[in-house]
Amino acid sequence: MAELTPVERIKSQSRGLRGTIAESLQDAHTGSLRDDDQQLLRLHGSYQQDDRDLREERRAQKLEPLWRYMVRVRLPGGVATPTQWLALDTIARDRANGSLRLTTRQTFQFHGIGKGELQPSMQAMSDALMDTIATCGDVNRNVMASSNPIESEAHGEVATWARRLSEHLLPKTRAYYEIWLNGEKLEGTPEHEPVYGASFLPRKFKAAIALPPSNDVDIFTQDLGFIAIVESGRLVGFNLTVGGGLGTTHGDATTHPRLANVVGFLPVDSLLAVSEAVVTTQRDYGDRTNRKHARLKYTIEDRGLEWFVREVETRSGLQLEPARPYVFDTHGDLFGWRQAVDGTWHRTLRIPAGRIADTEGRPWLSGLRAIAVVHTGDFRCTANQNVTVGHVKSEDKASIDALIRHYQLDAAEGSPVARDALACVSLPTCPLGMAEAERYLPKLSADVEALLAANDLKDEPLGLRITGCPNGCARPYVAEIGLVGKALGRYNLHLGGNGIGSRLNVLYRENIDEATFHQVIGALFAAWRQERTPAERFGDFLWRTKRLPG
Ligand code: SRM
Ligand code: SF4
Repeated sequence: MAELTPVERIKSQSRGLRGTIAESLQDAHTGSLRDDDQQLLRLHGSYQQDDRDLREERRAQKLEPLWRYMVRVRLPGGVATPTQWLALDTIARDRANGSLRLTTRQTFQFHGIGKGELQPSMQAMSDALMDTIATCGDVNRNVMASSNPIESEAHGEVATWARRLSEHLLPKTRAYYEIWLNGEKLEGTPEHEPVYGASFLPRKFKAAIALPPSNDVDIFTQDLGFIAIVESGRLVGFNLTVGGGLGTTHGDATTHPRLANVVGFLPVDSLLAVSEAVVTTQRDYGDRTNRKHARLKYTIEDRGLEWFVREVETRSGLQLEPARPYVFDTHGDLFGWRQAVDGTWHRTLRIPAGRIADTEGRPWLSGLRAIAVVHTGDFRCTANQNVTVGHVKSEDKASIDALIRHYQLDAAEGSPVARDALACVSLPTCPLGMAEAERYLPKLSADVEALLAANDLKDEPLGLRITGCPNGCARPYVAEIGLVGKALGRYNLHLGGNGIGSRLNVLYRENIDEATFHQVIGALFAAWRQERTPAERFGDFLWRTKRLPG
């Protein structure tokens, strides 16, 4: 029998994720944690990293790498109160690198937190009723939900279900409270984990709820998904989706992105039981011997979708009904002021690559802080790395609008391509980045904008996403144009996603540089302009005119 991966031993021997993190934190000789504790730290919502821009300099000076920590907040459905925003803003300025980073899973990350600042940061979050539990590691991650509450009252319900699902799938260990919040130390055996067991899941696990017509959460890329079905204005249940996932490894043909299958319909109050059945099936059958083959998508492919659905039905005691009709019309965000059914207003702000900082001409961290001071509604992080100032009363709209303009928070709402583009973090903090992503996004989207303009296509919607490696953190494999980092300045070019996130793109050119990218895309845009049918999107055009392999 194949051996379990080393991470399995670390988890199962960790005494409920405690390991020796508390001791590691006390070691003043290094900014690092012990190796095993670095793995466990992930399940507490943090990764040990170093600033890759400084690596060579530190090595030359014979210093250890500048160890710093990325910390990820748990924020089901992406909703934060103004008080929570202010707490996060303070941590960003006092304990991290002066920025807040909105992620593609509707939450916040801090970068650049020193080891000694970890506990105070967690405590400050706790004071504002937030935590970072299970936002990383082999557990269910931050649960996403469609963010813009305009279409129907079901939005509120969907957000509530995201919170309930997140709570239901939280580990039961009190380790987080002990280590970070000075909770009482456990004596004896660790807490029982009814859903996860002592070894937790074989791999990360992601869940989301989509509310048609918006597929902003990219439901087909999630391990577990629920498509809300609203009939006569009422949320009646969900279509269940299983087995999405995007991570791949360059040159390893056994890894591939996969879209989730829609497998049936369930009534609203079965959501938790069905979720638990999906999670425990993956817990028991996921591959614990090879982390590259451990995601739910491979469990389903190895054992068959029918087997998987039967197992979930048996475990949940529920017979799924046939899936109900639904229609998606976008996987992007809705910008501009929008009025919700309850009469309140919502304004989504475009934040390229989700980075909120004070920079030349864009004092956005200060601007959002100023809004948080007076705002009585909420903030909603979107799955597209933007933020919505939500539930603004009609009488407050003008003053919020004035702050948006004063702090130039509307400065990035340019052409559709620039507005919708996504980029993962990559360099300098991500240890896995092979090429630039976030830092290259401004130039990349300006270049693509120029190529579109040269072909009279500048106002056309076009999904552009870039990542620094094939792990797919900005979901590039469902973009019309996806760039996936191979080496500095080199990317694989994937083409052919659609505007609603329901089609994988395909590899079109490998390992190309910027000049080749411009040449290839410029020629395809020229053909698109000449040969397109009315309003035909780029990805659809490429498939119809058989320009893509496969
Ligand atoms: Fe991711 C690993 C950043 C969403 C697939 N991801 C990482 C790490 C933690 C690198 C590491 O393992 O050391 C990155 C930290 C970079 C940094 O410095 O902050 C990282 N992932 C991100 C974020 C911040 C990207 C962003 O620009 O917003 C997103 C945080 C989401 C959150 O709030 O939880 C992020 N990652 C995603 C997504 C998109 C999604 O979940 O909707 C994916 C593709 C979907 C999927 O999981 O299949 C994704 N990240 C990965 C993978 C590949 C997993 C796989 O199955 O192979 C890795 C590497 C791994 O797990 O081994 C990874
Ligand atoms: Fe890092 Fe790769 Fe994810 Fe980008 S896609 S954040 S480079 S792991």
